[in-house]
Amino acid sequence: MDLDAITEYSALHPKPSGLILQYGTAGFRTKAEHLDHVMFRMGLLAVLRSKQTKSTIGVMVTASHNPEEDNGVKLVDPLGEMLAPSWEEHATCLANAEEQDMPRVLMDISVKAAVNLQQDAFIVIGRDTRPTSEKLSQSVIDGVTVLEGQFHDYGLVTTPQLHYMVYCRNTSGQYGEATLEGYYQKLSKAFMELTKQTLCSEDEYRSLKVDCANGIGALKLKEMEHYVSQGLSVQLFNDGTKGKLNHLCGADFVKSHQKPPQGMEMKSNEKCCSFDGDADRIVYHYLDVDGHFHLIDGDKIATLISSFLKELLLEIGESLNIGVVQTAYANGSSTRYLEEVMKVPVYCTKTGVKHLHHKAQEFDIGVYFEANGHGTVLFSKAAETKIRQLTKELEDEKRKAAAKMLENVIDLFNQAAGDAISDMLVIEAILTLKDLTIQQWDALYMDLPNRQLKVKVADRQVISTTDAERQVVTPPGLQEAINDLVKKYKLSRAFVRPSGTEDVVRVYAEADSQVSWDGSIERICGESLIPWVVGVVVGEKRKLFQ
Ligand code: NG1
Ligand code: ZN
Repeated sequence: MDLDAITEYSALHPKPSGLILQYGTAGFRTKAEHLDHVMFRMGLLAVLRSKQTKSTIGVMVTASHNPEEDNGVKLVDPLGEMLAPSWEEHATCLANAEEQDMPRVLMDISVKAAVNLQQDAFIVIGRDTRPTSEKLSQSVIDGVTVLEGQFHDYGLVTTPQLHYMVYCRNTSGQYGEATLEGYYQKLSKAFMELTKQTLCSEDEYRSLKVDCANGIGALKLKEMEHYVSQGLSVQLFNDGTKGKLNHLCGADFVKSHQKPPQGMEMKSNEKCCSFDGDADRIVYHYLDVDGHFHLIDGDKIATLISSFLKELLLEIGESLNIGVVQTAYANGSSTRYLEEVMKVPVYCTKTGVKHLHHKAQEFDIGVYFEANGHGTVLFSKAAETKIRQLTKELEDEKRKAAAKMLENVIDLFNQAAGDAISDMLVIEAILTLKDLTIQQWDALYMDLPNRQLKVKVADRQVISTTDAERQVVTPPGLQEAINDLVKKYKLSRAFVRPSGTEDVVRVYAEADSQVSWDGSIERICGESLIPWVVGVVVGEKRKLFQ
């Protein structure tokens, strides 16, 4: 390691003194102007991680659904997963080291993690469409180069596309070809195979309006459109030619405000969906004939997908196990429907896809979705091999056709990460195959009315939680207060947790619609919990529960 060169180059990417950042749920995220040194250092760290794992590592420059002025960076591990937790700590130490200490911290990490510095390193880099992303990704490249890592810059790609590239490169092309063309070919082939025998060809089923959040999803969908145009006709809105990234549009806006995106013409009963800024989340929505807005979030997506998969397994006659993984934000109705009607086991993990992904790996088929629309389906190696074998061995035509369908579903999902484009194609294929309208899908169950609010506090870490974030541990008394409050309302549930990506505390509540729900939710969130949280954190310990 040439420490002099590192010191010299690092001076070109100086750390603002006193700035402390943490590698959170989705890497580092903050105002773009504070991130240059972080990018350079993540280039360095990616090289160490690549040497240690003897694999290609990914670096994605994006702040997903955050405002355009923000930016962020995350590292992608060898099989397309999120960075291992011990390396998140290394990332935090390296990013926060003062200028003069940085080379020593880098050395310490390589000793602690037993990195063989003689090993070659290869890094792939991607970025979203933010105005600051190009320059910041150049800083990543500077870091990679000074440690003599090799790299390939994919330029503008969606986050899941970069995860896909990493996965392909580390499985010698078995997962697919590590190019955009390879990605489009793989997905479109599976989609066209799946939908080719569908009976219905009416436009209502085949057309979809997509709100691209003025982000990278628009560019990539435009590139992909012609590969699938025979099976699906997409109309793009918020494609970045006018509006601002994630501003009043996109999956996060639609989900958290429970409103249609601006910049999209929606006629009643038209099937619409929204991507987030880096196209790893998707939610569906429509306006009914009375002009009421209906949101179909990640929970309903998971329900549609798992019921389809369960039917296919029944048809094939194989007893592979399916598990659905959610977080505390999953609507209570979805959990009840999955467990009681569909009879599939449901598990709850902490927020953040790495937790869901990890849990989903325990099943033959693990379906995981966050309510915000981030998710995918994982097939164990054994399940995948079995299904591919059945497509060849089965003689019964119906069973064989179902196995082939499942094989195409495997290929259509991006198993490295939640992917708006891939999920959209899976959903469209299922709706067409099942001859379902968006209204019929929506009617599977009724969401419990819910609210999610953010509270700005001095130190969000004052709140700690347990039981997959459903129970507060500190400050003392808060959980008891929540318990007292929710027992007043039917089917109600509320929890409070510090965000892993923003400097806020999130408050969530849901309750049955029978008891003047609007009032009750507002009472839980607005009048009671939020003042409590704020009160505790500013040290007033005001209790507003009577
Ligand atoms: P935080 O800020 O920790 O709540 C948010 C989302 C997560 C996940 C991450 C990463 C909610 C409530 N939280 O995390 O689900 O997607 O961002 O992007 O939607
Ligand atoms: Zn995202």
